[in-house]
Parts: sequence; C-alpha cells; structure tokens
Amino acid sequence: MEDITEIKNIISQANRILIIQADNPDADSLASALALESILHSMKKEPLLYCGIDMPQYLRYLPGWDRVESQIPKQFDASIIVDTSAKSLLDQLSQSGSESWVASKPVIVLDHHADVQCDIGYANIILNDSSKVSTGELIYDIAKQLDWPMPIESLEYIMTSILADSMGLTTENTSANTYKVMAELVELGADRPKLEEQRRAYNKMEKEIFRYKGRLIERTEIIDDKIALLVIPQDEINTYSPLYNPAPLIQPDHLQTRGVLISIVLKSYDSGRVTGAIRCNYGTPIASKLAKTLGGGGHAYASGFKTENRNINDIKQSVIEKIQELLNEDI
Ligand SMILES: [Mn+2]
Repeated sequence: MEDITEIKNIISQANRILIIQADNPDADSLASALALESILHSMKKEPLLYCGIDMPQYLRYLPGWDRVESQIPKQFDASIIVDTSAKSLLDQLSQSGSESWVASKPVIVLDHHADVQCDIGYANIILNDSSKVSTGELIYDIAKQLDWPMPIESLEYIMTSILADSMGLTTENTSANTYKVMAELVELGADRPKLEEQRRAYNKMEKEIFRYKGRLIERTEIIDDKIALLVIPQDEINTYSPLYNPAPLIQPDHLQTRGVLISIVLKSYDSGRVTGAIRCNYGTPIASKLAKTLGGGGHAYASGFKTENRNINDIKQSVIEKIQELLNEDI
C-alpha cells in the first residue's frame, strides 16, 4: 500500500515529530498520541505532543498526559494528527496562527471516523479507516507493517485506546481484527486488569459529585419515553466540571433506563456556546447523524457537537425534533 510507504518515508526523514490531538481530546486520542510518542522515542526520534486545550481531568489517569503542550513548538520536521479528520476540531491551531506552520511540513492524518470526509486540505497522507475501532488499533497495524519497535508502554496505550473507543469491546464496530489485536497485545505483555484498575481508581467520584449526580437524575427530562435529556447550566459547569465531567457521570444511567434509546447532555455557557454529548443504546445508531445536523460528528453510538450564539431552548427543540425524525426513519 503506497500510503504506508509514504508514512515510512516521512517518518524516516523527520527527527522532531509533532503529534497533534483535536480540541476535543478523548481517551483514544490521548492514548494514541502517547503510543506514537513511545514508538517514535524508541526509534530515536524526538516526538512532541500538542493539544489546543488542556487535558480534561478524567484523562489524567494516563501517565504522560502532562507532556501534552498547548503551544505548537518552534521547530519540528513533520506532524501526525490523531483521531480526527475534521478541520473544525482543530480550531485552536488556526486561531493561534500555527496552522500554516504545521501545513508547511509533511502532515499525516491517522483516524477512524470514515463518515467524516477529511477536510484537512494540507495533509499529505490521510489514513481514515473506519474498520478500526480506535485510532490506536490503526497505529498498531501500521507499526506492525512497518516493523516499528513497540515498547510495552506503547502496547498498553494501544490497549487503552481500544478499550475506550469500543467501550470495553462492546460496540458494534468491535471487529475480529480488534480481538486479534487485543490477543496479541496480551501475548506481548499488556495487562488489561491493571489498566482497568488504573482508570477505575482514578475515576472514583468525590462525595459531593455523588450527591450532585442525584440532582442530575432528578432533573433529567424523559421525552416520548425514549429520549433522556439534561441541561447543565454555567454555574454547575464552574462548580462541578473541574471535578467530574457531568456527561459521563450521568449518561450510562440514562442508557440503563428501560425504554430510553438516546441520551443527550447539553452544556449551556453564558457566552451562548452550547456543547452536546450524545450517546445511544444498541440498536439506535443515530448519534453521528444527529451531531452532524448541529455541525458536529462522531460515531454511530457516541458523538458530540458545539454551537455558538444559539439559544439553549432552540437547540433543545431542534435536538428533540431531529431525534424524532431520525427514529421515524429508522423504523
Ligand atoms: Mn477514536
């Protein structure tokens, strides 16, 4: 495959390699970035990590998160964008004026959101493979094909990325290849129980968050017996978001409620910004379609969007209407 050869050439000619995450980092993007860092390091390269926003608290169980910088380094030879193909998710890069600097050097995109047509025009190579459950799975395949060294940390990061995006190997796009890769990772020494415990221990909630969760449950609207919808206002974002992200706190419970097909958590900022986290139950793969109608994207069962200068009640209304439409289409 020529793309693979091209990746090999770019990497072999570069020394300082910048690894770029989108402005909405998740466990896959961070673990994939750290896996690449470890691999490149053992190839005697100088990998550098960038993300336009601070790593969210819930990801800080992954050792190495604090090496991710929010500034583009002055000097590097090539870059690898992980886990996104959407230019809109690299907004910080263009706002900081660094986009043309990145674009002036070879750029590789490694992603698995194939429903998103890559619009990063300056990329030299785009590997966007939807058959992979996570970007980490894609990186594993590339590293194997190119015979790159994979230190044990890189294997553990790859395993973390797979477990995160496949929700513990439960999502529909978990493939036979995913299981093969997992088996190989175990054989090579990656310790799944250890990684699970690391995450669980870190993600325990404070008692005030436990109480707060009770309020979120009470406030959740259940519409048509199918749609669980919750709005988080600015004051709660200020008080609780630094301690625990409200969406992952409540969405698993939404989806465990009998009859509920889809969960939406909207964060409403005073500035007029609204962000949405969408999660669906098995059999209702409408998350990405819904997010797209609001300028976002993602996967069939998990997606998100961000809008500016729109009234929260308008957004709520259009989300509900669009879901009703998509559910009707589905049936
Ligand atoms: Mn991903």
